[in-house]
Amino acid sequence: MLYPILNDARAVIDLGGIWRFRLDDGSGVEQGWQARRLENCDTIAVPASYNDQKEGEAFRDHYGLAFYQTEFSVPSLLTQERLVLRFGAVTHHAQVYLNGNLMISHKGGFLPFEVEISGMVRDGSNLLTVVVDNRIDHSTLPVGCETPGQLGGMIPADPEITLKKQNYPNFDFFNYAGIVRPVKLYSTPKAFIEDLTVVPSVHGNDAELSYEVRTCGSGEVSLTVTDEDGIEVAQASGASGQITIRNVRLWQPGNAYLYTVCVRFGTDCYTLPVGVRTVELQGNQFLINSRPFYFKGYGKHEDSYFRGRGLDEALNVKDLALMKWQGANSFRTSHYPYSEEMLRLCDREGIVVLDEAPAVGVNLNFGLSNHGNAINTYETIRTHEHHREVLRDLVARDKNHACVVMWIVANEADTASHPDSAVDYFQPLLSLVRECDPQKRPVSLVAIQNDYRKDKAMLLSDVVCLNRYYGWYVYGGDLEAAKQALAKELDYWAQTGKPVMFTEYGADTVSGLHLATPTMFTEEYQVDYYRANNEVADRYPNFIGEQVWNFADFATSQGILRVDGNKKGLFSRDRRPKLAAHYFRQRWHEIPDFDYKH
Ligand code: BDP
Repeated sequence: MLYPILNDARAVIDLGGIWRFRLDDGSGVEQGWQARRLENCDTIAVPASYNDQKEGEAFRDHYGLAFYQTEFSVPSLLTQERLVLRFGAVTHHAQVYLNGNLMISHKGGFLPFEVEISGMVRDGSNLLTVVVDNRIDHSTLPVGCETPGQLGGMIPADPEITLKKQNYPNFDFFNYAGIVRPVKLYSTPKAFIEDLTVVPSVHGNDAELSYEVRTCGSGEVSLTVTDEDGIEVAQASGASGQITIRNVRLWQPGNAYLYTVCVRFGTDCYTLPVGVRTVELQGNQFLINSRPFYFKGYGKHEDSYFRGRGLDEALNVKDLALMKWQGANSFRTSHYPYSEEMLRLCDREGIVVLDEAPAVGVNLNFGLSNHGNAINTYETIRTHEHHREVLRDLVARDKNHACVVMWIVANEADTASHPDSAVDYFQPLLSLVRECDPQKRPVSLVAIQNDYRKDKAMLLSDVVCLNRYYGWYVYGGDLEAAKQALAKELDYWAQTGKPVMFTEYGADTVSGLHLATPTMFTEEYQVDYYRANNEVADRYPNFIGEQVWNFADFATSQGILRVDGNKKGLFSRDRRPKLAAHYFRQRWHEIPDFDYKH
């Protein structure tokens, strides 16, 4: 799905700002709130999660529907155009009403959707209502628990006690909800460019771009490619074909270079920034532009004060600046697809991205010790079809991004308790991504700390992506034991011949808590923890990267394991560096992006 842009053929109008808002009273839809001006309503900012914008548990812990509403008029110069209403993301389920008519329903909170509204808009004011549902369960991604009372490590509830209605996330981040990314009204000519796919390859000094343009209506397709100075370097005509760029400048991690592909079709026009780079696996190495790449970076969250998971472009710019300050080169979009704005920024800044589906919590044994009597997640969960849907949509949205070098199908799924069921569930999903991705990038699962010898599903992954907490959840406070256990595990993975990396490792750390003889939660312990793990991982030539958990502290549900959220950040939630941030700053500036272990 193309990102909406403004040019001589297309207009984009941002509908963000202050909207009317009302939490459902249980019968809002029956009462027809979606079809008339909301009464007794609040103000709310769009885009942003609603939870932290007002005070009170009703807002923060709301369970169910919320109504968003605004009004807009279409400039008369656009009324002859094709008009599309587009949502960057609405978490987790949206029903969009225009003047009381249901235009589209969309399930899944982290990917865009759009609906054509030409012919449906009135002269003058149009009433736009979005009914948002934040409920999560065994059919949604991310997954919610269906048994109440299991929140954050607390003792299960007495069934005779009445509990408040709330979500029970089967994952470790706050279940922020709302219209979290931009809402845009855009126009195209009636005959328009629907999609564009570009696949780069490199041959000596030159690059070849295979392209395919999907159009609607009749007309001729032509393309030009310009470099960063605006000089045309290649051109072509026809809806698909190859273009050669002579003496190509590659998109490199930390040193991005973006060409602009401009497609014309009739009176329509679309421009796409394209980085030319290659990605492939060779033996146990991950090659970018034919050289062994070493991932230095983080798992992140889209998370900030007040906005929750709402798009914040200043914060995105700041985060990438902090990454460069630290000498990092990459991050994973844990645990859901991030905004298109962030991926465009990473293309621009040369930050490498592991692009993850919103599949977290596909593990109904989360927190149990899997000693044979665990339930079979895959017989109970109802995510099978939706998981296919989100993977298809994710690849369709992000296929052209140079920054994206690998797809992550799920985080910490239940892969060891019923290994064959896990393979049956995941094999088709990994194949689907491999099939859908025109650039054929590697595809992986992210493994939970488990009995790895039983984990057959991880062998389906192109890269063994490990979330490991040796020295925290396992052998916490005993870093010598942690080192032994990590080495034992890395020996196991080494004989599979696959590349291996950390997609998570970390220790909760309270900013400002110091001890000369470190214990868990102190800033010194976090540094010692990382030193111990890095010392072991550095010995393995097939160990191709370290992504810490987490870039910054972030909000979670309340629970006995979390004090004001998850504190595993190298930075606090307001982006102040902990001691470990300085440790990694030194380490990562010494580790090259390429050929680290060669
Ligand atoms: C892993 C999860 C991540 C958690 C982290 C932790 O992938 O979402 O936040 O561990 O416990 O289980 O801090």
